[in-house]
Amino acid sequence: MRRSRIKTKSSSDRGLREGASQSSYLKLYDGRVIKFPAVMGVLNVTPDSFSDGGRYLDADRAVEHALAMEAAGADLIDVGGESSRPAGASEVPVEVELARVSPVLARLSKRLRVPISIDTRRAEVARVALESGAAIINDITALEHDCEMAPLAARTRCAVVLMHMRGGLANHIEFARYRDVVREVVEYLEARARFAAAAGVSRSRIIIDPGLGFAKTAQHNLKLLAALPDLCALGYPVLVGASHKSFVARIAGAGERELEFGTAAANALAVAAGASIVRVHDAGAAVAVVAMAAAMTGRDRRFRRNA
Ligand code: PMM
Repeated sequence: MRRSRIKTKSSSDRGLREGASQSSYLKLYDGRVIKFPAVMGVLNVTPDSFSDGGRYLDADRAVEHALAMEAAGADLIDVGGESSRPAGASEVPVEVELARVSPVLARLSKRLRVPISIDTRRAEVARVALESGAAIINDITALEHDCEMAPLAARTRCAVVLMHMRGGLANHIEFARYRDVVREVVEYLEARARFAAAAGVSRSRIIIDPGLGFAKTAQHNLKLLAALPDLCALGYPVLVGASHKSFVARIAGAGERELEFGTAAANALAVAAGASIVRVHDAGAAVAVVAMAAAMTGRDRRFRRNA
């Protein structure tokens, strides 16, 4: 329907009218700076995550993998202890989530130089992670699941990733119904960013994320990727998590190479469309893809024409 395009355009116009412009970096409370576009390496300390479940449950292996992603050029590492795979993710008690991530965070804080984000919906887990040196909360419920999350983020001055999803961990795919997915996601993220700012989170430390695969069909994901400039027009850095998701497998193929190239294509085009962070499983590949896409689109100062 043409209606959706017209509405989408108006939301981007609104963002631009308000003078929203995206920053080219994120300054963390401890003074560290993440330059955009950046690569976020995924470290799932879970038995059942979609792409890498079970591989890094052992703390030694998890730490080794995080250090390898840093060595490959990842700009930050996202540690998660609760799977959010599209079908059948089971909620784990907070004690289990903590038992998975705490030993890994404790060791990483001494060895990792790049910033750590904690992928959790729970303030208790986020609090422990922040005490271990994490500087970013990556909340797939955009601070909705736990009412303690927003005050915690404000108090600690950490950065937050606000992701769009609907429904719960186990059933979000049942909620993949929209009249206009782009408009609804843009409006939701705008509202959640306002909420976070009103709770005291610095506007400069808010990142938004369309939540590819969370209550979204492949078509929804494609529409959101095509509409990234509308999300960017809200003025916050945009994080894109396409890596190894089932829509990439469906389109590009489910073999290892197909998934990698499919992910690379999604990441390159996302960066070209203005995304600031790509969340990935293969940091080395993504670093090369992001460097090339950034240089080609003038987002890397070293390679700007006339520079
Ligand atoms: N995807 C997963 C988990 N956490 N966080 C953000 N901000 N964005 C995402 O797209 C996202 C996320 C699920 O993917 P995985 O199981 O491969 O980690």
